[in-house]
Amino acid sequence: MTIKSQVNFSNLDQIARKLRKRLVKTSSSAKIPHLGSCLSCLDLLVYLYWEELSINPKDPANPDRDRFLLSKGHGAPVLFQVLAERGYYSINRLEDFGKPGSVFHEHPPKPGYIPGVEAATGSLGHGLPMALGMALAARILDKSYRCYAILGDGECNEGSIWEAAMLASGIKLSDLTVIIDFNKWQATGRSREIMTLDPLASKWESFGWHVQEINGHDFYQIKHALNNARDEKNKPSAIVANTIKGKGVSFMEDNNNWHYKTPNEQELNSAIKELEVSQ
Ligand SMILES: Cc1ncc(C[n+]2csc(CCOP(=O)(O)OP(=O)(O)O)c2C)c(N)n1
Repeated sequence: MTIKSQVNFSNLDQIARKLRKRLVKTSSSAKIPHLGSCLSCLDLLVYLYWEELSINPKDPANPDRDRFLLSKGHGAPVLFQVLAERGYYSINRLEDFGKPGSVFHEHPPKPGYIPGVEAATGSLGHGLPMALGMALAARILDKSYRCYAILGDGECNEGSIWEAAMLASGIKLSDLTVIIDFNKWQATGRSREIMTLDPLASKWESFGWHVQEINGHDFYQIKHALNNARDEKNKPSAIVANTIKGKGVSFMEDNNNWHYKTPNEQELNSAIKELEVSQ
């Protein structure tokens, strides 16, 4: 059922800039945190939704669709923006983002509330096990869809990630790809100082995964790595994507205050000005 978007590869940059602006604005108006976390994985989501996933936004429950889970569910605001821009629903639906009673909030809700949302995530460590289950279901049901999950590096402190990693390689689930948003921060500090995962790429390799390490803001490298992952037929794939938390706004980049902080009016104006100039 492949319905590929017609968006030209060279437009990805523009889409990403547009979504960065919207994210900064909505974080400021709704006072919803995790802006740095969203800006960190935004380019990965843009590439996945415009170039990689076999999906049809007008038929979001098609049983043959590829599955994507944002395992670091606190990045929900970026997922909501991407789904709207990709045509799953009108951008107007995001007007009540963060308001009491809205389904568009800090984390993705369970399926059935927002078209395109495959699972409720936000309790870290659960998205990958769910993606694994979906990939295993594809094998059992003889389907050819692929499953993808984006994990945070801090999220990789969760034991359930490594249980899933062992099982996925043990049963050779090659239709499963994870991308680790490796921005080297988590909620309260440097990942390396809280509980080091170094060397991250070799760790995934030692768990039996096909591993690649890339710049997670470079669309060419993302494309190359995802193509390689698709070609790998014996192992699940892990792509360690080196990213910058807060990417795109100079005073937010690599500044972990923006894990929880939301922009005041002056910060909002400076961020928007910067994002407009860089167009
Ligand atoms: C099980 C669980 N424990 C704690 C939290 C609180 N929490 C929200 S975001 C976060 C940090 C996650 O860090 P990382 O995965 O590296 O994401 P990023 O730095 O990209 O925001 C934590 C600990 C949570 N959501 N779930």
